[in-house]
Amino acid sequence: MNLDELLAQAQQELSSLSSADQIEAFRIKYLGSKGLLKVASDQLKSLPNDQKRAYGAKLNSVKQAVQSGYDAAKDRLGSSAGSAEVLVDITEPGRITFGDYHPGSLHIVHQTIDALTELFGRMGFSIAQGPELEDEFHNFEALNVPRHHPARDPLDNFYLQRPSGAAPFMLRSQTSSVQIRVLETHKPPVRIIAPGRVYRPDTVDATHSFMFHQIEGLVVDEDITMVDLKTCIDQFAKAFFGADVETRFRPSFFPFTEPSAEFDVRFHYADGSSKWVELGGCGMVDPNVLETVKIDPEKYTGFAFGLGVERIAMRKHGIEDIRLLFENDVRFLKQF
Ligand code: FA5
Repeated sequence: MNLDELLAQAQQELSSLSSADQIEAFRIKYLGSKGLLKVASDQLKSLPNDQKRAYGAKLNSVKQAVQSGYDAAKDRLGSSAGSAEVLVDITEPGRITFGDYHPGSLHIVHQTIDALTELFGRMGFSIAQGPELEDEFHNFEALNVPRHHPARDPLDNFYLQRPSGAAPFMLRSQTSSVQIRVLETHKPPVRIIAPGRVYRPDTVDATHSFMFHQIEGLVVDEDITMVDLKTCIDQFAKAFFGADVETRFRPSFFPFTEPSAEFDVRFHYADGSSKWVELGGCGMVDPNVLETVKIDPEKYTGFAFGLGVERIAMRKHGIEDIRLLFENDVRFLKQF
């Protein structure tokens, strides 16, 4: 078939195309890899040299005419025939196509609080909460810390003066304030933990921050003894850090517990060494505290403890500096 005939035939067929299937059939017949235009191209080789130039030029213009006729027919029918790759299946799940993509996750402190509350939940504790903006009654007075006690020094606390001259509020310095809030509204038996933020103007260093998290624990019921407290702390430590850790109590002082202790956990390392690490304070609820919230200390006893969440997260994951937890460096955070 000569090129003029080929073009005339193609144009005639183009004018009668009326479906995507027909357009695709046209593409294969004329433009496909074994189509008529390919055959016409192959003929070029067998032509005498003096005819090649004219034939090539003619071939190109025929090819362009057929291609643009085909494109126009496709547009006319709004069809995507012949280019399956542009078909879009809108039911396909999305695909991430951009480079440095990291799904978010909970902050390591949050993950630690979740793990601890889940663990204490299994030990029968429910969750209580109190305000971060507290009054002195709940943060100190009701916890047996009287007005001129050194712990109330303005240099050791964040007080917020009120314009009216009324007693100042403060950012709570310990979650022990939630003990009072719970005992004011709940009669024993009480078995709660209270996770939350606390604030102290401590000098920031590798183990101290001015804002950190504690988890308070409080159990008040008949016949609660120090044995219950020790068992609770030991079980928590073994469940959280592993069965091989040991716990110990060291005598200490807190105004709202008597007797009071600090508790340490001993970690064993692969090289055979071990280290005792302080994790929190605890003790038997002082009878004065129970009286303040109108619970009979002759009938009820209780224990309380307070854990530092950052210190626990650091111990669990081998983090040496508390400041890493608050710098929000994604390279650090995305490891957890
Ligand atoms: C208390 O805050 C008591 N309320 C704990 C308590 C509760 C005792 C119930 C008895 C009964 P202490 O000030 O030691 O205790 O703080 C408890 C824990 O918080 C510490 O063991 C430590 O893990 C953590 N902690 C204290 N100060 C900081 C700080 N600046 N930054 C980070 N963690 C801290």
